[in-house]
Amino acid sequence: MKIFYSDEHRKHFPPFELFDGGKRVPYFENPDRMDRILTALKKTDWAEFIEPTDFGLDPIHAVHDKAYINFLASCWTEWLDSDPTLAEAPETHAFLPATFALRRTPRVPSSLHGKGGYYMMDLSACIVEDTYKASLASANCALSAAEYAFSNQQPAFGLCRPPGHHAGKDYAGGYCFINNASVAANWLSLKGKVALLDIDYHVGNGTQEIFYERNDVLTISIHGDPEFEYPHYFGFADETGAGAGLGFHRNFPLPKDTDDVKYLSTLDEALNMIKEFAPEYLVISAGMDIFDGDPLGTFKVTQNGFTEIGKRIYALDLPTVILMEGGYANEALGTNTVNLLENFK
Ligand code: OKP
Ligand code: ZN
Repeated sequence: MKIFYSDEHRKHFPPFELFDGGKRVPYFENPDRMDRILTALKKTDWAEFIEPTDFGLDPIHAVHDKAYINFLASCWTEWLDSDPTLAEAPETHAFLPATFALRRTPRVPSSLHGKGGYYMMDLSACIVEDTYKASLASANCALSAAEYAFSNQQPAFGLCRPPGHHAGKDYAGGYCFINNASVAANWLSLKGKVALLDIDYHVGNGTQEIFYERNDVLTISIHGDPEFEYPHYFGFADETGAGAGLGFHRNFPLPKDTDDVKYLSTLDEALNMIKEFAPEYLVISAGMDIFDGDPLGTFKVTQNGFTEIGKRIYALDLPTVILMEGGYANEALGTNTVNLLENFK
């Protein structure tokens, strides 16, 4: 199995995040996640690591607002230039907004701190010196996997970090800056019909928004019910697309303690929708945080559950681009990733 991976992510390691209620905690979405996955993959005899190709900014601008991408690119240096006290210990800081625009105004602020609250959804998408670089490399892993799947009509894995599915057209959030899966799906949509299935524990709100009015990309997300779970404002069952895209988005919000049986029957429903849509390509936003034992999840999917999920997705028999989203420090993060992927080897 071809695995597109770059070490560029390592320097995107914010010194903290602000968790529920504003509690300052170590950054959950950290390089250690990748090390756990890399270690497990390297123990198999089928993992083949490939450096991503640079696709430039065009495929990213095709999905994201240009001014938002410019903000990601310049935020850190602009902040440092504006406040000389930061230079004493830049590694202890991370850029976050202290105000939020809440989309009450269509006016894009011209000041850095105004832009922060305009382009950021929450306090987990911390920007540090190499965040932009890491995000570009992550998107290139997704694009390289998509190109491989297209050219060879074979599956490919993008071991992306930072993840992407919470990033909208013009905002960061939930550890995500560039929506890797959406960039890859949009790139593939120029070649044929695409279905994008998001199995991360959290709803892929950015993906939902990006394709909401399109009927050439079917988007489906299975996740913890936003009635109780982050990101709280998206992912309800009655959100089914708009305009030409009406009927081409589907959310499956599930309760706490969802186990293999409940999860797999929901997955079957999603896979049936995909079969009916008859896409030429499939993109999977693969979060491992549905695991029973993930610190950010409440589901009870087992290690065997991941094998079974992979098997059922593989049975669709489509060129499939699997992209890493969430999944946090736990003893089985690497094994779960291997279990999901080995069906495609
Ligand atoms: C990113 B991904 C929950 C606090 C949530 C952000 C979570 C982002 C998840 N109590 N903080 O979808 O795995
Ligand atoms: Zn998640």
